[in-house]
Amino acid sequence: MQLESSLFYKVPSLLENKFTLAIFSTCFCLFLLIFIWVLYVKRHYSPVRTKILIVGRSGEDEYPGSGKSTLYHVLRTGKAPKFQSVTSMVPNEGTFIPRGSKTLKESNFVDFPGNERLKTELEEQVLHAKVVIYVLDLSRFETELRKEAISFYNILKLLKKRNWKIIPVLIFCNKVDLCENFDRDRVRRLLGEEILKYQRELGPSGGEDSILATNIDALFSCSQYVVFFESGSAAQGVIEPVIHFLERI
Ligand SMILES: Nc1nc2c(ncn2[C@@H]2O[C@H](COP(=O)(O)OP(=O)(O)O)[C@@H](O)[C@H]2O)c(=O)[nH]1
Ligand SMILES: [Mg+2]
Repeated sequence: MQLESSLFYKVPSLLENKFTLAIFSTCFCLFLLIFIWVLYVKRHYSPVRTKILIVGRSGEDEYPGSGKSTLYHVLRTGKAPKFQSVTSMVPNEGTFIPRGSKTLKESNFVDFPGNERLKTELEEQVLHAKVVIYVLDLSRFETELRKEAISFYNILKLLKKRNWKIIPVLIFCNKVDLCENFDRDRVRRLLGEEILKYQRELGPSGGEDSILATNIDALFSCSQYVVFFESGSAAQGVIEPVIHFLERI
């Protein structure tokens, strides 16, 4: 008790000494820097990345969404939803073993709405995802090519910020039942070319990191991510390519 009170009285006199004050402030700054560094490392390099993130464009006006919630529902229950899902502003999240897989373990799935207003939350989700599944509406792919390119470009830009393990990204070309045929190379080429065109148009105004790559191969595969293409129909329960993709990685 006596020791404590004597120390307490000594502090102001110690602080009067310029030398001790300098040591105190250096220690304080050092502590603050270490604290900020720990927070930064935790956010960007945390190994706790277990989420399987489902993203893509949402519905606009009379057009429906690409099928994210339908895919989530089929993965969870094995069946397409009977009800018409509504475009939501809240992520749909659940931990389960995807139906139709014998080898996959329980994983945390997030069906993330494609709304622009959720940009900050999307960045957080992308930084902490283990896998990204981008649902693309194949039936409106060519008419909405520019919008699709911008949407996927924004996801790739977020993925470029990651410095941890390389992340697998699946572009799930959905609604194949509405299309005559699916040509993987054509979808890859058209989407790739449009993204390259878009980033060139952004030019210097898009910021110094707006150029992701100069050719399609480098755009879809780099040290932060690698992009795969598969097709199916969530509404018809045809999602085996997604299951096989998850089993392979
Ligand atoms: N024809 C067809 N329609 C689909 C398919 N997948 C989803 N849809 C429909 O697309 C609409 C939007 O689906 P939803 O899952 O809500 O899209 P989200 O906004 O991306 O979550 C719904 O009417 C679905 O029934 C598909 O594979 N084929
Ligand atoms: Mg939805």
